Amino acid sequence: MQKQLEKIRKAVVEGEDLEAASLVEEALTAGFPPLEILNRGVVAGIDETGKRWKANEYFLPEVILAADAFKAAMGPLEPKLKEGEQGGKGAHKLVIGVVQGDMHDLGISLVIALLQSAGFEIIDLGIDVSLDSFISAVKEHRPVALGLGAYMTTTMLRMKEIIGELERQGLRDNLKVMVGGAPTSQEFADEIGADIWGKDAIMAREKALALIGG
Ligand code: B12
Repeated sequence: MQKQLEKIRKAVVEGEDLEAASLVEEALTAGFPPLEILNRGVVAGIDETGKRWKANEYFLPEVILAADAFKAAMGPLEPKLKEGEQGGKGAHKLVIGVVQGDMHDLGISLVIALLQSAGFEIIDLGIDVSLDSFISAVKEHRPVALGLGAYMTTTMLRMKEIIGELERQGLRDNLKVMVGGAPTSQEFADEIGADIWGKDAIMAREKALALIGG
């Protein structure tokens, strides 16, 4: 199994999208657990890419290729991660999006897949979402929680503005705010008045479930 996961990791790092997707399919057919494939193959690949970028071994074009391979690998994996999805009537709604100015969407796509697998009904606002769009979505959908993703030190402060605006408009009382993304931390979440911080998608799912008593 280790060998196959290593091949997946390598295909992501090298930006081989078709290969990454077919290796994931093979691993699923062989009965490997989807979460193992995700963490030790696909996510390990993009983590390695980030390290190479930081060390100036990789430049933007290579990172874009690796991100495409990540997405391709998620193709066969996502339906498996979502299995067990309850959906339908009594599902708890969760509005989620990436803050304005931020286009990173790999992390949030994992969080969404795992929250869906836990039975949440996700209203996905996508990337580069303005403060106004978050506020109107909360007014329209009345979710149990709002999830905010930010992946750069330059965009993470948007989260504080959104929480402030929710408070000003009296929308904060019955709404929990979850935040996440690589530059965020528990301290940061406390500082901006968020209720939940998720280090990764698994922690995001656990904490969201605890919220609704699941
Ligand atoms: C892939 C990548 C890209 C890809 C994005 C492709 C895509 N479709 O998303 C591309 C190449 C397009 C890109 C572009 C840029 N990037 Co970039 N990128 C990365 C990289 C290497 C990986 C990010 C990633 O996807 N990680 C994998 C996922 C799975 O992890 P994650 O995002 O952390 O998500 C997990 C948790 O954080 C958590 N989580 C995530 N969201 C949420 C939400 C909630 C609610 C919760 C509870 C939890 C949670 O769960 C997730 C899964 O476990 C990082 C380096 C890094 N180490 O983060 C740089 C990085 C984020 N990028 C950076 C930069 C500078 C840029 C650019 C400005 C580069 C440029 N000069 O153009 C642009 C910005 C574009 C923009 N405006 O957003 C910097 C940011 C520096 C900073 N200021 O903080 C980083 C840190 C690289 C670096 N070391 O310099 N990038």
